[in-house]
Amino acid sequence: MTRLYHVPLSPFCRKVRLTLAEKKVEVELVEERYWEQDPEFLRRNPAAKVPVIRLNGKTMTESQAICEYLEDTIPEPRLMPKDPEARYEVRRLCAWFDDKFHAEVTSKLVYERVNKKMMKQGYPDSKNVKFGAVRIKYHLDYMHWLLESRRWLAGNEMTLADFAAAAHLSSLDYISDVDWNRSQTVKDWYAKIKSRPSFRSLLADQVSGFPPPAHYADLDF
Ligand SMILES: N[C@@H](CCC(=O)N[C@@H](CS)C(=O)NCC(=O)O)C(=O)O
Repeated sequence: MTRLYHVPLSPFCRKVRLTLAEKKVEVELVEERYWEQDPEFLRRNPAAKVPVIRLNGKTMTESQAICEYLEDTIPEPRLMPKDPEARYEVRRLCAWFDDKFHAEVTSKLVYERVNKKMMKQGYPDSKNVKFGAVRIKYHLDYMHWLLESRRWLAGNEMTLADFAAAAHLSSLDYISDVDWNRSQTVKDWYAKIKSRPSFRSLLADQVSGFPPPAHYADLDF
């Protein structure tokens, strides 16, 4: 059985969970409080980060490498295009969300509001929260611009880029930090991806001390 060490609101873990579910890989989810630095966990991943996956007898880390390994070993349904230019665009956008969006938005909102409390690291820093709340507007506008000329973020097919973006936005939506009224185009894209069976496990997540808002799991949000 495949086993994923994760935390529920981690966008990197969510991207892997979505990819596993799309590819119909059954997975046992094990919550890993990575900040407690359990020696067993450090042995599995000396970088002390989640996700860590135990798959096909191997332990693997780094969400993008894991997702591309899944794509290489379980080609259906296809989440990477064949054409090199299109593959480049998927990878560029995965990096956009996992690097830039993460640094400017997810880390400033989810980590400040949720992770700090769980890790007993004090209260959210209002400067960071304000910064994240301003920057998410720029990112939603960029997504709107992309989606005006494409059916999905990286082109006309659904790809890993959509799951990278949806992983971050779903974590933020769990704490009501996405203004879905900013762009009907982005909202329609999210409604489409949220209604996929692969999203169900994410919508059932419950983080102790942080109940999700009613709209979080509602497909008609
Ligand atoms: N590049 C890594 C990033 C993983 C990552 O930063 N995960 C966070 C949780 S969302 C973490 O484990 N942070 C612990 C740390 O940085 O020490 C990936 O894509 O898997």
